[in-house]
Amino acid sequence: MDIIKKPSWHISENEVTDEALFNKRRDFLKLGAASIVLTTTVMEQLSAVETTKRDPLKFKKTSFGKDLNINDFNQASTYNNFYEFSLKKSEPAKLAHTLNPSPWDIEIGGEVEKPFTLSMEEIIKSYPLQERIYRFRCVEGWAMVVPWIGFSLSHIIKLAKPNSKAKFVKFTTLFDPKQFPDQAKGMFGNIPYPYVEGLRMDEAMNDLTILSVGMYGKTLPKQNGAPLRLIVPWKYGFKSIKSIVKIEFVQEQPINTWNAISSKEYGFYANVNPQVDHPRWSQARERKLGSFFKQKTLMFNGYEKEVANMYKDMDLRKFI
Ligand SMILES: Nc1nc2c(c(=O)[nH]1)N[C@H]1C(S)=C(S)[C@@H](COP(=O)(O)O)O[C@H]1N2
Ligand SMILES: [Mo]
Repeated sequence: MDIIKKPSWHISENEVTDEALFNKRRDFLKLGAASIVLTTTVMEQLSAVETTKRDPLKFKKTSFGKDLNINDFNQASTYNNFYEFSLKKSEPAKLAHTLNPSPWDIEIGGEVEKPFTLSMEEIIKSYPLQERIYRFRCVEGWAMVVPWIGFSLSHIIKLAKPNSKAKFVKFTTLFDPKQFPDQAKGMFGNIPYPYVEGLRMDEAMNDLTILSVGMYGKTLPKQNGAPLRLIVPWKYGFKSIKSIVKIEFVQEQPINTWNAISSKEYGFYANVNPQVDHPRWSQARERKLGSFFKQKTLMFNGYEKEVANMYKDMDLRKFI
């Protein structure tokens, strides 16, 4: 019997004071009419607040998202969901200095030929990095477009040689209360750490699914999940787990953190779907950071052509 009412951590974007938007508008006002003639790139540099030192990366541009309007670095790095630091969107950028992303090792195991460990140096050396400009849609109703840098997760899967029992891939964030203040305080009560996510094998093999090591030309800011995070652009943002230390191949569907917190509100699949509302708010529309008006949310976040086939026999109202 569930007599203790659990607090609902995720809240709709309508209910929050949008500090990123507020600051952006203030910057814009300060710049005045002159800003109208500035290119997006200049705007990005003007508003860039680098709260962590980032290293430049060598990468190839791709055609992914070349027609999308990119959000600026300041928006993507100061409006974050990273509960290990704080529930407040503006806090991870200020608190993330306690995270030390180097050295960093990733354990790869489970149903594989032989478990092994990869260091971040090895990863960056081994895989040709690409820039992928993707739409990103949080379950709360805000969205952005980010130029991620990374490589297809399928490279790691091929290297790991999963056996026939491997049906899912499970990802785990670092557990270290010294680096992640909320893991020590447990202030937010029933968030079970470490944060865990999972994908079905075909989703993990899809070319759109990347492990990201950077954004906006350089390594990831700590608040965005340095040094390595998952990006699954057709799913709600909570699937894109940050600061990964373990990748396991498993037989059973992993219990992902948000599903464990509230299974009626957050499923395993979490495919972006404007027709299936969250129990507490509509998912039909979204606010892109920096935009005043809302825009329509696209089926599978605009990646229907690439991913719809994987779900053709599933009732997407049931498999949320
Ligand atoms: N370990 C971990 N990963 C996480 C989260 C988190 O709290 N902890 N938040 C998720 C949610 S809800 C979203 S929307 C995205 C936010 O990524 P961003 O801050 O880079 O925009 O990260 C996801 N990955
Ligand atoms: Mo989110």
